[in-house]
Formats: sequence, C-alpha cells, structure tokens
Amino acid sequence: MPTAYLALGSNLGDRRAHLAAALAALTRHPQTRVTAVSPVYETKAVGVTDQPDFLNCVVRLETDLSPHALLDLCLATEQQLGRVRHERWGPRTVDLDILLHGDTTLDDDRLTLPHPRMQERTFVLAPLADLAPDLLLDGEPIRAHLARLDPTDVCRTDITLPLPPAA
Ligand code: X6L
Ligand code: MG
Ligand code: MG
Repeated sequence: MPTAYLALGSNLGDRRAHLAAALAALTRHPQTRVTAVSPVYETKAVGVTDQPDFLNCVVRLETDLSPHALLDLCLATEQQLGRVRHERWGPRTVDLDILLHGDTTLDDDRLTLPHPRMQERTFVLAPLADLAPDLLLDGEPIRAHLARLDPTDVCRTDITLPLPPAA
C-alpha cells in the first residue's frame, strides 16, 4: 500500500478537537490506515497574517486510495467538520492537505504532488521532519529543507493526538 503524508491545520474553535476528529475520520475510512501522528505545533498564520494562530501537525497514512480519491476524502472530512470557505487563505476549523502520495508526481486542475509549496512552510516541514527526517524531496532529505527555514515560526506544544484505534 502506498504511504501518504497529510498536513493538518486548524485555527478556529476547539482546534485540538478538530484535529482529533479529522484523524478519527481518516481512520474510519476502510481504505486508509493512520500509522503515525506528529507532535502538534502552534504556529503564526502565514499568507493572511491577521487571523488566529494555528495548530498544525502531519499524519502518515497507508492507503489504497488514489491521489484524487484521497483528495475527495480530505475535502469531505473538512466539510463534515464544518469548514466553510470564505476568503482565500482565511481561518478554518480544519484543513487537510496532501503533501506526498508514494512516489506520485502529478499536476492537474485539482491537485499537484508533491505539494508545490511545502518546502517554504515551517508549519509543514517541522512536523513532517519529526515523522520522516530522511525522506527525500527533490533529492534532499526533509531535514535539510527544514534547516533553511526559520525555526522560530513554530512552537512545539505538549498536545498529543493519540493514534486512533484501527476501525
Ligand atoms: C507570501 C504570499 C507569503 C503567500 C506566504 C503561505 C499563502 C502559506 C498561503 C504566502 C502563503 C499559505 C496555514 C497558514 C494558511 C496553516 C499556518 C497557506 C494557506 N494555512 N498558516 N496559512 N498554518 N501557520 O495551516 O498555507 S493559508
Ligand atoms: Mg493548507
Ligand atoms: Mg487545503
């Protein structure tokens, strides 16, 4: 089964509960297995900076779903958790982004893999490096990409998201 990595974020309401509920939804799906969850980071919003701080983490999945089917699951999970899209890059109850799906490279109207801007985002690379520091991206390990970013952009919390029991 291919291994995928997802970035999760929340900056509205009970942020920890939203991340936990997203994890539970991914676990319940018959074609996905959540096999690792990173530490949770508290992070200043980037893009639109005038919004609440985020909680961000990364999860590792084993999945039979194609990249597009996994994208559909991510979007359905966001909707179930009450995400309403207002302005671009605005606050959200939960956001699930596919970072990597096995060795797939893909670029169409709906999805680009690997995620085209993950190298620039400390809130993505810090938790990804916790799970997969040696994973190669553009020929370099995640830890080397992370070393080029500003570590003060993110703060590791003591929040733990338990790996949900297999459904
Ligand atoms: C210039 C222009 C600099 C755009 C940065 C960066 C835009 C990231 C959007 C950017 C730019 C994004 C999260 C967030 C968002 C999150 C934190 C995005 C999409 N999502 N900030 N901002 N965590 N800390 O999950 O990632 S909006
Ligand atoms: Mg996002
Ligand atoms: Mg998204």
